[in-house]
Amino acid sequence: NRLKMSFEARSNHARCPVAKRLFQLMAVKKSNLCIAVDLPKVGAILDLVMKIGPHICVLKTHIDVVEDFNENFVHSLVALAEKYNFLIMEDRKFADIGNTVSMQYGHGLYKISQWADLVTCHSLPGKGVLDGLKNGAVDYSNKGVFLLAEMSCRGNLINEKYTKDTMELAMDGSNNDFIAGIVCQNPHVVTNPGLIQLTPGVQISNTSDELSQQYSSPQSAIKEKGADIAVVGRGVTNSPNVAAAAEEYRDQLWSAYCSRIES
Ligand code: 6AU
Repeated sequence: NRLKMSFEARSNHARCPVAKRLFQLMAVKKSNLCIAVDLPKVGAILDLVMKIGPHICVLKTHIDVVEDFNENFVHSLVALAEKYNFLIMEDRKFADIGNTVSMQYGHGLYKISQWADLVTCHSLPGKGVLDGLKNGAVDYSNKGVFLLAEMSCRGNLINEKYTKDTMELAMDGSNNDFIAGIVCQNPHVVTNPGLIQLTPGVQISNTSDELSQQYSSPQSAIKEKGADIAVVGRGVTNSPNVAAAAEEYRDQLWSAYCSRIES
């Protein structure tokens, strides 16, 4: 049962090298907190990352909401990732034919494959979307994908069969060295201890937003929903003291993980 195993033990089961690295990083840093920095200005993002860097295992970006994007920005992000020891995930949610996602991943304005360790991807197009991503990376052996098997928002169209078929795609022998984990909301979706469950929709003080997002508490995300890593966005970024908020989420999430594996 992967929910009872430590991240150290699970690192030995990871087929994707980046997942192995991430499990080890989480264990060393004692953090299973991913922060979503959904802000429009480069300066504000870098300022935030300098404050939260010590507390996170993954920094999650939506690079296409940045208004003043430039290449120096991603160089600075990569330097901060090295300094504070976290991975960078671009939450692009690729969802097209292989040829298109290959270009979207490796080319265009953002050249995501050059700076992001991890990306998110919808399973909707099937195997071709993963082949396309492999094709868009110079060397995919140091890159990983999180496949969306479920979503956090109310009214989403994903059903049980879609989730099950997504897991089959993830476990397929031709992809499993590239799949680092699964984005989902339930504890029974991920059974393989080598895959990392990433769960968004986590906040301490709200249960929803005005655009269908649904939140659970850090404890519920880890212990009831089975999250290995919880994604926190506005719970931290809207706080008047982002460093203290990040530390608070990190402590609550890590204690919940410790109590999960010990109970
Ligand atoms: O904490 P929030 O609501 O401010 O931010 C949640 C973040 C956003 C979403 O784009 C993302 O998590 N997200 C995802 C991801 C990570 O793929 C999937 C999902 O089902 N729900 C969700 O909110 O950056």
